[in-house]
Amino acid sequence: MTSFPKAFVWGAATSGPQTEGNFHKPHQNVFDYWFATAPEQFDAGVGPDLASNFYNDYEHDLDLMQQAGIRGLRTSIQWTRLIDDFETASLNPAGVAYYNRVIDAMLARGIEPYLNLHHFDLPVALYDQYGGWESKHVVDLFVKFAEQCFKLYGDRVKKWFTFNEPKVVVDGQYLYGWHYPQVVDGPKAVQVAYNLNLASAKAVAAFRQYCPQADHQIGIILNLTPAYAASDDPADQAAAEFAKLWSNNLFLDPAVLGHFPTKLVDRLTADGVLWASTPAELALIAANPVDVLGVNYYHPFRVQRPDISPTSLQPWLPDIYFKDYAMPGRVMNVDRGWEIYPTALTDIAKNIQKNYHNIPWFISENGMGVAHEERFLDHQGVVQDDYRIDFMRAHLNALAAGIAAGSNCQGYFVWTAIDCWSWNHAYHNRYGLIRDEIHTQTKTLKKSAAWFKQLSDTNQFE
Ligand code: BGP
Repeated sequence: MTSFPKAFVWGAATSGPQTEGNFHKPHQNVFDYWFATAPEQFDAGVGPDLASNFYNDYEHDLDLMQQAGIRGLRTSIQWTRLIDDFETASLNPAGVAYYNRVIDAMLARGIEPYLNLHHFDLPVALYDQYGGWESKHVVDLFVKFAEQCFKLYGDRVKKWFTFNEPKVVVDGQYLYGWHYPQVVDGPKAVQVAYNLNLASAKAVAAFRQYCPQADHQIGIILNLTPAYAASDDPADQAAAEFAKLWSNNLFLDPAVLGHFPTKLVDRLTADGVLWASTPAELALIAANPVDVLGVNYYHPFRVQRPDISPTSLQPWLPDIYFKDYAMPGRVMNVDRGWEIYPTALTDIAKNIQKNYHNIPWFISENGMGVAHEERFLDHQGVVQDDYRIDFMRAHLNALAAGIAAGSNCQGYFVWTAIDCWSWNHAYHNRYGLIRDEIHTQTKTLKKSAAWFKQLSDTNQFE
């Protein structure tokens, strides 16, 4: 039997762009634009224009979530829906009313809203005009948007988050070209990483002003990926050390400790690619740490020494310091191509406890994406997703070990409640506790939903 603390929150995570559909939305974000101009980039079928139709179906969707035992829902407010004019942050009344309705509908069902302000969804106009996150002007426009959110909904919403996985914005949009605008530029990506940290700290500062209530909290959501070295060889160990600094500490340290990791700053300085900062900005980051940390975890990094010598790669890319290691024998989720390694959650818990003053945190995403789940439908039309239950069980056991050792983990939010649209693969991999037949938009509870409900009701599982 594995048990969790009394006040532990059982929730689900999703995002506005992946669920709402673009009904009555005045602007396009970078993914809307990309899908509209290059639909062949995605698994064929439904795009972000329909997604899972949450805009129209939210009452029913929230009913189903309630039936699955979901007590907290992490989703996001879309900048491109709430705001009419980005420069002044004037409001789009239909967007304001929509988020009011959704928040009320969550609260009416005993589902606590955890609202995030940015889930990869930069307005495309701000990329076209300013280069997006390369620009500190965009940082200030984001803060104006954040202020509007706090003013509009801060009375009823107590849990706020500045960014989801800012490291994925750096990697996907500015470094490796997985996501539109597909910029591939190391030094620009370094500046983007800094600007995202600055935007988060400035939004935290605004939150302190608009939401001073003692029971209100603001955090950031980071994809923490422990980097395990391929061997004890010093070259592999050094590769893992850099991967850790670049992938985790780059956002974790400023958000929780208020400063950038010295070793990383020294490295980037020596390479001549350090970001442009001012003493006033660094002081603002130091003065505005988060209250709570959301951790998204899917897979670890296995890392080895790079093949290329650090001096040979111009222009600069972080790949001069480490390379992925395809460890023989690792357990894979073959559909998504990610290693399954639950023990990393115990390591994450210990790291936060030891090095980040045991800050309150929760799992803000963890889940298993599987293709062609119609294979597992029984004659009642229920997906028999025992693999998803096994995945959650293994990860929760690893998490419980961290909690037993004193880690301050306060909740587990599964990715995701209802099958949703995804950035590169559309509807190919399904993560939901609830199935979405996308062409009829019929939604049905999977076997894992009943398991989750039981867990949420009892705080324990066999
Ligand atoms: C995280 C994102 C989510 C979600 C999830 C699953 O990185 O925050 O938005 O998409 O990964 O990944 P994917 O959809 O790529 O399979």
